[in-house]
Amino acid sequence: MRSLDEIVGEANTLFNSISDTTELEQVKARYLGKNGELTDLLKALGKLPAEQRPAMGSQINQAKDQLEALLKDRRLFLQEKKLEEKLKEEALDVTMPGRGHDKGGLHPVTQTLIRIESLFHSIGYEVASGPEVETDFYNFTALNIPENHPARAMHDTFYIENGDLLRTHTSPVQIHFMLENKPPLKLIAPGRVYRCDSDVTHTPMFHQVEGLWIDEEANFAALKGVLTNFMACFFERDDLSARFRPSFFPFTEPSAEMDISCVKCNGNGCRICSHTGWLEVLGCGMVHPNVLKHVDIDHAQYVGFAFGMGVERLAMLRYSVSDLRLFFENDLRFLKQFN
Ligand code: 2NL
Repeated sequence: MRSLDEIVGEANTLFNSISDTTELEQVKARYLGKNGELTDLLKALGKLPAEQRPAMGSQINQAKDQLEALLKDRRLFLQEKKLEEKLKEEALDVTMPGRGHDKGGLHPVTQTLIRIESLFHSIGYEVASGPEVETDFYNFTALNIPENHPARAMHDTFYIENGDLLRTHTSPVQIHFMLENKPPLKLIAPGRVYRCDSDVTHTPMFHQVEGLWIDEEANFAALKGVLTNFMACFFERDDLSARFRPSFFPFTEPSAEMDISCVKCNGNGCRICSHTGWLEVLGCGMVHPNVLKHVDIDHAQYVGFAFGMGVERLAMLRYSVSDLRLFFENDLRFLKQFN
């Protein structure tokens, strides 16, 4: 029979060679389990002469206690090791730099609006705004647009249940302004406008800047001067040429459309200007007497000029953007180029 010291010594080496807690409990059974080596020895006590039993019993129990103590130490050691590894694995380095943030920027249409506003502001124009939901009077009637005019047709205007509508131009802002202020007046009205129209070159919402000057001596020559200077500043071209072609708007008389020499080819002809050398950039004219009547301005004393331009169109020309829809897709690869 092996000596108890031998058994304890062997168990100690065995326990210390085991790194897995479940395996450790299995090995424990080899000594202390139902059929364990020490258990068997205790069972065999009965076969010893009576006088040897107490001494032998206490020795076996001592060995049992020793084994329990060794197991306890090993368990503790393995638990601590496991915890240490877990802590090491899950450690967070709070001193590491955070994830970077992309810098945002103003949308190219917003940048263009700001540029237009600041150029007109610098020559004394007020910047006015108003509601995007309007009444028939402010959007049409006050602007001398007759009941049967095509601009009123359902396919152009977004109507709302009670007969109100989404403004189709920013002219209503100027109607409000003329009703609330006494002339002389000098203002621009930038903002969103809506038309029930959507294809490659039209979006249902776009931006417009309209301008108005009401004075005792506003005239077409002054209008041409203001608009030509504005375009030269906007496109940063000292040598920009302009021409005014007769046109028609219900709210101006006479009316004109303004062309500038192509900003891409300097008037030589290219794809951008359809090989004409000219770009159409805005509509304008002298405010129609019927419009002045609607806002109680005495046409015998006051005259006015007005103009309107599309912001997306000017942004496309200034930044060489070939597709209008890029402004509305919010693709960061596009937008980031304007930061
Ligand atoms: C265009 C043409 C234009 C106006 C807008 C206007 C406003 C009032 C009175 C008279 Cl309150 N006229 N606005 C005048 C001429 C042309 O816009 O092609 N816009 C994109």
